[in-house]
Amino acid sequence: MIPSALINVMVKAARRAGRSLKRDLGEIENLQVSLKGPANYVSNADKRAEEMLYTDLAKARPGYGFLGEEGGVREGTDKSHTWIVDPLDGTTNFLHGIPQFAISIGLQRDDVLIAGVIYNPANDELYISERGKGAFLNDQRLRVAGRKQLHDCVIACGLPHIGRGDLQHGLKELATMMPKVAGLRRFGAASLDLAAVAAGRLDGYWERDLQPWDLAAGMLMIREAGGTVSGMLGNDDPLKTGHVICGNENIHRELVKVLKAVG
Ligand code: 2AM
Ligand code: CA
Repeated sequence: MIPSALINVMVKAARRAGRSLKRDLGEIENLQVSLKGPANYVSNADKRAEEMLYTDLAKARPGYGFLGEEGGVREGTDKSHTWIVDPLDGTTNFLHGIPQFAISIGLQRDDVLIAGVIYNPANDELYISERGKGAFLNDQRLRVAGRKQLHDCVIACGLPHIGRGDLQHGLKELATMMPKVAGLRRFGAASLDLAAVAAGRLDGYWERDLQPWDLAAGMLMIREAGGTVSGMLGNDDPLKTGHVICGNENIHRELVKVLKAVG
């Protein structure tokens, strides 16, 4: 695939911010971390990365709106385009030196996701997708896995953690899912879980209480890799509810059924 000018802009921005995060990862002990709330750290690293992303994206596409995890909404003059950006998805992993984190950049036009880039600077894996043009990992075209039975599947999930989510409900979901699948995994960076489903590494993934910047790029990635993504009802929009279930069509349907039965 010859990347479009738009994808080139996004990739360039992601790689520059990625270099910054990688440097910060190397100096993680020296990182000044301020506490935003229980288990909700905001490091200097992600603020800096977001500013870089904002600067690069705004320069290349002046006027587009920008929604970022750190800075919130920055209105643009172009009301139809909005960047949806997580400068550091998987913050907890990052702060612990676990190389499972990413920059996630999505672009919406009139409420439709049209482009996405997810970049893990630690292993240099770069995922790109554009509406109607497919999804790619380092130039290789992606396709969701083809498994049809849940008992053959490796499924990733999110877990409620300190200060966030419904622990009892989360435990019920786990107890219900565990005996039905070949393996359950929890990696801790939503964008990379979505990308891994697009790449067919994972057969499915679900998580609750996410934010648009965790989801935007990865949702397009899944759709462009031939997968299905929704909220907990099976046909609702994760960008509106914050909950996500995905996989190929069959596995998505199975996951929806199992999780609906939990309540
Ligand atoms: P983050 O690292 O950017 O915060 C882990 O379960 C996933 O949930 C991560 O992708 C994490 O993104 C995301 N997440 C979304 N909102 C969160 C919050 N308030 N606290 C912790 N993780 C959150
Ligand atoms: Ca995130």
